[in-house]
Amino acid sequence: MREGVIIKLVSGDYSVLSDNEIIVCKARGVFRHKEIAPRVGDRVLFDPNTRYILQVLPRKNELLRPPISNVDKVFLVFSVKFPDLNLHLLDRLLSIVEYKGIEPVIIFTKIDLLEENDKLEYQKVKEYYQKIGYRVYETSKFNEVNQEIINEINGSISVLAGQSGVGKSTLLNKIEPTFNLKTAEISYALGRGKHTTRYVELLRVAEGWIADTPGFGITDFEKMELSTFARTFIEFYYLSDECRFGSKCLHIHEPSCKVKEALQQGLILPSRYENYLSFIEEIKELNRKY
Ligand SMILES: Nc1nc2c(ncn2[C@@H]2O[C@H](COP(=O)(O)OP(=O)(O)OP(=O)(O)O)[C@@H](O)[C@H]2O)c(=O)[nH]1
Ligand SMILES: [Mg+2]
Ligand SMILES: [Zn+2]
Repeated sequence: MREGVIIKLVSGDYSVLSDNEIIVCKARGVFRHKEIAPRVGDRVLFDPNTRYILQVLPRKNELLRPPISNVDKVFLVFSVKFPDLNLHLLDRLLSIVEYKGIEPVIIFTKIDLLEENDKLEYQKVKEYYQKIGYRVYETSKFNEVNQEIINEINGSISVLAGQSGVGKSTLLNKIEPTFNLKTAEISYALGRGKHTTRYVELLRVAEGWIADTPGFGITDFEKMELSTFARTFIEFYYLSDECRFGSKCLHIHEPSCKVKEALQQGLILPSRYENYLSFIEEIKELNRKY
């Protein structure tokens, strides 16, 4: 028996990396009955002779869309233009990724398309996310990929997530032209892409692995306690130390709430708080349904 990591899945063929060798394996029927189909990112035990995967080792975490296990980092890729910067989606993905205990990293793309009028507003947004503790990188048509992005990929399993057309595949092709990933002109009428990427595979970058993801991915909240959700807004959680109700404060109508105080003082990005409120409603609705 040998141990390896699944780096690719194409119609029932699992490419398992083990000791610098890739062995294509099948999964036994038994996995189907147990409802744990092996996925990309799984550490597995396999028989190198029969080439059957025998066991999926415990997962650290799992994403459903894309179906990948043991993810260390999610790069949240957002274009500043075409499609327009969507902070509602950014806050949603940040929250979901925090909830899963995965490290988010933000990449703003298409900086070259930023218009003079929008620069100040963009700068404010970027600095806000940096201030609350996120690492933020930028890419532009005219620049090489920042070496720091490559350093981020090094030594981890990561995933690129973000709307169709924001430039995820373009970014990976710039890092490694031999990937030759398909990219598409975005539809200017719709201001969005066409879901060019359609499969799941971990690609080797530096000493790490990264998956290009088609379109959105990871967009749905799960049923959870509202106080659990509140903790996924990291700067609110940090401030909740000083709320009268502490970590039980949902920062909505509670008295002596430090988050609302900070909001009034202009220390919190208004869109961030609005998005927070709308997610609270969404999760309440989810909790009612099940
Ligand atoms: N101006 C400009 N265009 C860019 C930049 N990055 C990507 N693009 C263009 O944006 C379009 C979409 O890029 P893709 O890389 O296919 O987008 P994607 O995120 O992989 O899209 P899906 O695979 O559909 O999820 C292509 O026409 C790219 O050339 C950039 O920094 N500046
Ligand atoms: Mg793509
Ligand atoms: Zn509060």
